[in-house]
Amino acid sequence: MAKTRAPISTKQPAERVVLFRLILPGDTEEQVAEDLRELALLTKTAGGEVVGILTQRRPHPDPAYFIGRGKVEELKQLVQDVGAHTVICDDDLKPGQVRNISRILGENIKVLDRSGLILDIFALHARTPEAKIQVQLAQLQYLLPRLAGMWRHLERQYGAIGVRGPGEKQIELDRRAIANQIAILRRKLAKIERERKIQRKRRKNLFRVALVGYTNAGKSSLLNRLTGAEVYVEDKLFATLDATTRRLSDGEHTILITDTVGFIKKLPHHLVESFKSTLAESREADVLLVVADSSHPAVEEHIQIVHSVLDEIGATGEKILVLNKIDLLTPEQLAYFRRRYPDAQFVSALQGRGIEYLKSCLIEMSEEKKIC
Ligand SMILES: Nc1nc2c(ncn2[C@@H]2O[C@H](COP(=O)(O)OP(=O)(O)OP(=O)(O)O)[C@@H](O)[C@H]2O)c(=O)[nH]1
Ligand SMILES: [Mg+2]
Repeated sequence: MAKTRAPISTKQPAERVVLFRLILPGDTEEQVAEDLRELALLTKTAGGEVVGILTQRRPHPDPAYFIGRGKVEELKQLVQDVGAHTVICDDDLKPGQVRNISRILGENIKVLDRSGLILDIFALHARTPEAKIQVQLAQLQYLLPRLAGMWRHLERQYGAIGVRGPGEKQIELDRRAIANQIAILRRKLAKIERERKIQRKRRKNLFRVALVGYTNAGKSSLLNRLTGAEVYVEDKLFATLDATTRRLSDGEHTILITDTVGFIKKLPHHLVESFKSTLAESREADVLLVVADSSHPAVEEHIQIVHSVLDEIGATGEKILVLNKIDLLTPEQLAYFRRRYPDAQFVSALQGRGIEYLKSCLIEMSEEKKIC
């Protein structure tokens, strides 16, 4: 009888991930649940599947292991029970903590933190040369203090999360080589930044609006609605990494609207740094449309986070809150938001509700500023 060969699957099964988080004094139950839900969504975006979650109440993080030493043993047991390849901490881990946890979990288990995961998603979604350079720079800066002993066992670990981008290529590079690489990327970025500056100068006399907001709020959808652009829209985190600028014109006035990278809770500091040239569009805008997903249970926290990142990057333009996705609200919820945010604009980028009014407000503002 002829032997039949088993079909070879080319698709690697999802990387199995266990999430862990500390519950510190002051953390509310909803906050913990929301943070873990968001971390699970980030994990899914990076190609992982969450197969377990572990939390621990503590007055403060353990300096050596972040969670308690005994809890790491519990984590090890859970990882074995559910057959996980990777653990991801909801907070940032110090390089020493990663090493200590790794020592207990064993070499085959990858230990990541929230920043490492976000960087990985950025690496996965970067398309243009500029975005790629920015992400590589942020990744190398993140890796540098974590190098010691890191690469030795990487090849024995499963899956791609957290080791894409420079991790793959530069596995053998030593610290100095990475530092050199960082310098090269910085020079490349400086060159791009000079070109961008010239571009922005040319647009100086036009009224400029930037769409900013939490990731997945609907910024790209709104740009498409306002200007008829066809920017990539997806129900995933960090679909957009590049700044796209389109014109909105009523024949008499011209307004430039820029869509850009979204923000998130605990956005890695290195990313904010290296995305400076992309974020410059927001810094120099006359008006910032702070887009928020009104149907999201954590919308108020999202709005606060966006404002704090805007402060961090020095974006001082006039801010208008745009509550999007109102098609998903009940009439009662909508009424609540209208009372809570009387100066906001209420829109549905999906259905086109509120868009004409928003456009007319922008045109009026451009007229007042007399730079249209
Ligand atoms: N129901 C509803 N869904 C919307 C609305 N606007 C956008 N969406 C959906 O929300 C998801 C995210 O939309 P995007 O426009 O990609 O969001 P973004 O803010 O650009 O996201 P990033 O680029 O990932 O930061 C997509 O699935 C959209 O179809 C809306 O008004 N109503
Ligand atoms: Mg987008």
